[in-house]
Amino acid sequence: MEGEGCAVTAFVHPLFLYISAMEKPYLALSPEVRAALQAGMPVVALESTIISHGMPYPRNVETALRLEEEVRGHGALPATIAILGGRMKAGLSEAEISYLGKQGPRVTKASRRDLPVLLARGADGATTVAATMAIAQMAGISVFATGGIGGVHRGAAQSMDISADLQELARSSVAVVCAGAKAILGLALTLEYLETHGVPVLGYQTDEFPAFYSRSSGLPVDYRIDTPLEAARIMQAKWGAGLAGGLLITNPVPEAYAMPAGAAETAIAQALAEAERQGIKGKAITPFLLGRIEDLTGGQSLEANIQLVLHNARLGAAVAAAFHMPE
Ligand code: PSU
Ligand code: MN
Repeated sequence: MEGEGCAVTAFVHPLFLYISAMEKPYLALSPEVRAALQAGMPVVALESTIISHGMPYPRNVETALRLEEEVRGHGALPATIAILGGRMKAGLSEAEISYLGKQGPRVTKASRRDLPVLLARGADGATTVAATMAIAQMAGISVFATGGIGGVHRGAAQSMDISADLQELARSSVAVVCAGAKAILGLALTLEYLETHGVPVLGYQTDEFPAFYSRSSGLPVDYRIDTPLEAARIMQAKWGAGLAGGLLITNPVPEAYAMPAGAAETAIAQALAEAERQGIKGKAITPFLLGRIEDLTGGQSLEANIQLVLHNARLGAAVAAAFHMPE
């Protein structure tokens, strides 16, 4: 098919040539993040939908700032990612993080498909796992820590609701540290989808895929790893061998903050039934379920959520540090 490629280049629009000649015009790295990446220092990406849609104000802002401190305290530089004024930003100021937290769900929840429209309009957006991974890859950041990823929704056979996070894991070469996925999703289906798309699922000091609020799901991970260095070696091998795409490093919620599986499941069942009754669909469903579960579990889930994200930020920093360590 190479001959056909030549024919195509003859018709490339001049605007495209102009844009590709410039240095990623829609991407804006903070000076600190830019310097760290240029120097080959470890950087950990953090998402912003978790700030706007994942937690209530002001705990969301407090948590986002604490996450940055945890990353710094464990040997890496944090780069919180969001769309602000039509630019993909990596490395936000405290004022920018507060702004996203105060806006909450009023700011657009931005997945990959939303990016071109927000950039063209000079708008703001809080990036999901999918969009954060895409931007991290453009910036050259290899590790990203978050709470939970999106996945295949229960009933996806009918609704076709599969988070774009999973496709992004298949395409962007970034390691994502998370506490698994919430049981609002079909966890077995989510693992099947990841397998189909060639995404390695690693369990950090666990043999089981963690279920966000609880440490176990009854489902095995593909491989257990016990140290950040093992994770770093697998990342180096994957990308070194030319196998593009992401990896999932799953880190169970600390024992002290795990919720009894039954308590979470009752709240999840009720939240799912309410969503169904109210006809909530598309990008609104995940934030709706997260919010309802939090109300129904009386704040216990929020505490677990905060603690597991902090835990993931520490592991993300350690993995990034190991990844950047000279041989
Ligand atoms: N799951 C959580 N907390 C979150 C999210 C998912 O436990 O905050 C957010 C993340 O930003 C994730 C997004 O990328 O929801 C997935 O949304 P959707 O299912 O619409 O793809
Ligand atoms: Mn969806």
